[in-house]
Amino acid sequence: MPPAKSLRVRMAENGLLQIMAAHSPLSAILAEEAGFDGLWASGFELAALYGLADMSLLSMTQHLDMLRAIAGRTRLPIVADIDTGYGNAINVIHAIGEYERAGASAVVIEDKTFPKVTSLVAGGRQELLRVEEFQGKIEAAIATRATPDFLVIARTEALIAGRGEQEALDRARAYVEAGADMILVHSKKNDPSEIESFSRAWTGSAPLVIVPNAYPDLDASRAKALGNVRMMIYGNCGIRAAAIGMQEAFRRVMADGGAQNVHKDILPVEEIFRLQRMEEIKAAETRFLR
Ligand code: SPV
Ligand code: MG
Repeated sequence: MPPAKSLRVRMAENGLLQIMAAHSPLSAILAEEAGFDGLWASGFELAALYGLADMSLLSMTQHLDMLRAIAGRTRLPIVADIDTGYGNAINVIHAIGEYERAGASAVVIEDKTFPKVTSLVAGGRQELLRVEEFQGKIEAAIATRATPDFLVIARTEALIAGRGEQEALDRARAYVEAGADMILVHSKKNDPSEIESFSRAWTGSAPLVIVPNAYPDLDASRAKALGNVRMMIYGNCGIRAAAIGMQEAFRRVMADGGAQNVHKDILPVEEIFRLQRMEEIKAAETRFLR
């Protein structure tokens, strides 16, 4: 089944999709083994992987290269975080073709101006696009996609920008009018109140996507109870988990003057071999190397 179709089928079957952030093929493989329904090709995680802020500094080519590498090593559908769409509606037309061909099943486009400022940073400058201009970008994405299974998800940053619930609802409605399949609503409050209130007030036809990074108390059962949330994205979990693992191990190696202690607490190299599918390579060697 094509990946975009499989994302729609999974959503119909499971009700609420659990999507884990991936910043590399290895993190994608680990998410697949853990049982997630799909992957989030996160802009934040890839920027952090490069040691950069999530401020439109990476190119579309860099993001696409990683997405292709991820798509090559897992069967999970990929939801691509394309930030503001790399420019105006014309840039969006180009991006949709590229992301669809690269193997994405869905894109999320956010209603901020380019270059964007990362959403969760305290005191971040958050500028929103005019509603009509963002509608044009959504319409361009819908008109461009090669298959109607490819999801176009409109993300409103109205709550992030401090514009309040009414503006978030108005924008979400306008984006559905423009053809968006789903609405992602984000918040940087450290409790789920804004998102739960938005969800209760939302009467639009499109289901909601949430990214409970700042408000992890909004877990899957609580999200399901809201009734209109169909996708949960764990947006920065992968890079934070990886970074703490390395941070602790590296500090211990320096403190201990060697890896003699840390060695037993990090993944055995045999487990890395398994993730690299060394068995398949050995079998191919036996079969083909003469
Ligand atoms: C990302 O993971 O890139 C996101 C989520 O867009 S957040 O960083 O919380 O804005
Ligand atoms: Mg992002």
